[in-house]
Amino acid sequence: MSKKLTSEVAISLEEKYGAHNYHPLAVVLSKGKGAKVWDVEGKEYFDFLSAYSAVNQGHCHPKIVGAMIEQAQTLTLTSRAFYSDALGGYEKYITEYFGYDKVLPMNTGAEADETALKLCRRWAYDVKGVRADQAKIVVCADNFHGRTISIISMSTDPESKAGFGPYTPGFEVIPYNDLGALQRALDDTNVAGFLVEPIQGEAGVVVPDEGYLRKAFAMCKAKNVLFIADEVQTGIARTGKLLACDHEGVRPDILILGKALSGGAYPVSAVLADDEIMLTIKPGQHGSTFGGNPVAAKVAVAALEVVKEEKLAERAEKLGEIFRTEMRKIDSDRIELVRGKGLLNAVVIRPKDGKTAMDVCIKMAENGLLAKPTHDHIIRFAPPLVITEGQLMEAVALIKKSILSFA
Ligand code: IF1
Repeated sequence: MSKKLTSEVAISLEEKYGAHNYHPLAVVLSKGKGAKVWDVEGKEYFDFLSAYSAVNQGHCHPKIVGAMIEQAQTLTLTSRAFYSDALGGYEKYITEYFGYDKVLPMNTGAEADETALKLCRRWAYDVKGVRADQAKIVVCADNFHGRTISIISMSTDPESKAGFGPYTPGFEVIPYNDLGALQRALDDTNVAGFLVEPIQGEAGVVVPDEGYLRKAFAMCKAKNVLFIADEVQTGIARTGKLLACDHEGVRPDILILGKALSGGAYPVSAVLADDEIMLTIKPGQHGSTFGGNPVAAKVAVAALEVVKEEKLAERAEKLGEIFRTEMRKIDSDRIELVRGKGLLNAVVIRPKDGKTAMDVCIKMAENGLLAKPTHDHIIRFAPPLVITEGQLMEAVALIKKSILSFA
């Protein structure tokens, strides 16, 4: 009988046998349910990271896990060399759910972003008439769209980008939330698309000015440029609407989804667009082994049904307001500001006495709440959208206690 795994042993195994591409908080999780997770020693935590907004429906949602188990015992993978009895129904469901002609199913967010880049370039050459290999895509400083070579070629974060050159050309970086800069960039007739996060997650939950998305969309339309929304982190009800773009009535030309598209049960991502864009990619020109597999199809349908059945967007809207209000009541000069939309929020921590956001997160973990800093001074707070108001108030008390524990 192998000895019971302790946190210490689990950490040492990862240290010895795993790549060191992360520096996790010293918490070893072994169980999750709803808004809560438990470590190997049985300590209970509120999860306020939700796997970076992949677990919007709550850990191990019974409907999603049930759909996964049922399909996993029937047919897991056919590849796209053949049809399956699960994919078409999923494609119909998700395209009607979001209002697009078609979907291209992938697995991770980065793959979906890469797919969107390829669709945009192909549309540039085949529809807009940009000369071969001249298409440009405008992106924003402080973006985060994934970790592949082409995606980090768009990045302005040395942590993500440095040391991985040479980089993919064809990207133009402008400041986020700056319509003047976008207007000037759009004067280049080779520009085919504008790829943007409706709220910049990794940058620290940076919410643009009211109207930014709507005006940016209008500018793109005036210049025959595709508006491409990366809603991998902001989508699926996280910000209080089904999509963050819905707050401004913007319908992206290309919509990128991932993470909570599966409720965190399985890697599922998707790119949605209308025929003029989507059909520029012909058979055999793009794909992936697992893209659109039967388990992903069933899991995604279940995950999207849960969003509607449990009114997760409405919950996020209401509970987010309460969260920000409560956080702003905390009387501590360590809280510089609180910002966010729905249940995607961040607290900017004023460094003091050498204590940083990470020290606050370590203290919160001791007190039974998990969150992680993004950059040195910002803590993202993003619980599963199924958290109850009572649990939220309990969590606020733990956050308050942790912050006030620093004299
Ligand atoms: C890591 C960050 C968050 C994303 C947006 C695409 C992707 C992501 C808006 C790619 C992924 C994850 C990746 C994960 C940590 C996390 C993250 F800190 F990296 F930046 F959430 F902010 N578009 N974000 O947020 O999706 O390929 O990962 O499925 O790489 O450490 P993916």
